[in-house]
Amino acid sequence: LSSSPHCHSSTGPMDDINRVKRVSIEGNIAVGKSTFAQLLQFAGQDWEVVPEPVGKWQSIESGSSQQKVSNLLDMMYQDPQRWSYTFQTNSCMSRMRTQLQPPPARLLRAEGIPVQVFERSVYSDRYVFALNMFELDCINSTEWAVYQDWHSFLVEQFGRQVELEGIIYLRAPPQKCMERLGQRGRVEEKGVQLDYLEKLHTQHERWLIDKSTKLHFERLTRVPVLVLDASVEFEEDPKVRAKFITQVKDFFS
Ligand code: DGT
Repeated sequence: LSSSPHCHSSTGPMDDINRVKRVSIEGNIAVGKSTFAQLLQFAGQDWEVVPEPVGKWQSIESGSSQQKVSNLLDMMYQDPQRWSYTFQTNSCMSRMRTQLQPPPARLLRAEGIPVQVFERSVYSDRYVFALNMFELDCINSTEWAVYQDWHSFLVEQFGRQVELEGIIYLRAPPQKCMERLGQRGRVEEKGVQLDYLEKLHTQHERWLIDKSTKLHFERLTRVPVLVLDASVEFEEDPKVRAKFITQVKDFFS
């Protein structure tokens, strides 16, 4: 029977793709998601890290000539009431594209458990940032209704393709993130206040720890969350790095 040409192989292309686990790294601004993602990338050949497309938001290109039109990240920080909704349409579209990227062939050939790791997701776009901007009155109730409508529609249409099998929450006190934000000195962020980081921290906590955020997607309420203490300086400390890797490996297996 197994040699029958009509027989479906148990390792066809869809089986291979479905074997890949999709996980997002969540956490406050400057908590160290990119550093952590690089750590993962070097730690396991079966892992692929897809970075947050922040460069694209800093350099919006004209649809026809592909020349730089503006820096939307800067515009959002300069005038959040005017630009937050536009920012969320752009950030969510780019996150959607990222999450829809098929895993590379290397990952499909992996012997262990292949994992695609995203920096943030279409879910933090909505339940951390857009929600926060709405609560701060930077997104008005009409914009919020419109955002939620297209967000739900797209996520439901793409279905399994944008679902996550796990979330890694890098958790640190907002004060710690503020220090790291100051150290990296990204120009657009120079006006960011501790108060804003505290609000974003609260949104992460409500969503991932207290589970009190009202989620539209039932499936999302069941996604396992690994909480890592990112207040420690994991970049410099090999012991902490090794412990993180072990925790992540256990989480994936
Ligand atoms: P990391 O590696 O943890 O230091 O984080 P980064 O620098 O890779 O990324 P992060 O979290 O600082 O985000 C880049 C910038 O974009 C930062 O100023 C926060 C902002 N940002 C990211 N996503 C959103 C969003 O959905 N809405 C708004 N309003 N801002 C966002």
